[in-house]
Amino acid sequence: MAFRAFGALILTTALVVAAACGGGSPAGGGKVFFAEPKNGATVKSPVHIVFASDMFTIAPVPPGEIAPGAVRANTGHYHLGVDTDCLSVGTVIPKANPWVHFGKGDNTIEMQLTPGPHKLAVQAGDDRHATMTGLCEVINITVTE
Ligand SMILES: [Cu+2]
Repeated sequence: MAFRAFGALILTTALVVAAACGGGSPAGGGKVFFAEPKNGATVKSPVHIVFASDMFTIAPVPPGEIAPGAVRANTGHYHLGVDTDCLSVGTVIPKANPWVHFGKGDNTIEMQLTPGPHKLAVQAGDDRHATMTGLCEVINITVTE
């Protein structure tokens, strides 16, 4: 994967922020990231967004209330944050703007965005929508229309 200098700077910043929020290596060594669009891309609205994961299991949220002890290890679902940063580790991701939950285990959306620069965050949440160490990525894109 080739990043432009600007993109690499942003990525480095995101990693520093992630480390400052939780530190350590991911419990499962996994990661989540944007398959599309690429960091630094110029795109049209609606923006075709695709998430991907590595060494982390994406699965629908089980129905009903999930007890803390019933949360599946190294398993969860995607969340998209628009114009926001990664949440710190252990935070329950709000079911409100700027976050969208993908609780069915889905990995794509056509997102309406206003023209101009936008920051997108993909962050995994567990069965209780809580964030985990290392499972977040931020990219910057520009929407032309
Ligand atoms: Cu969620």
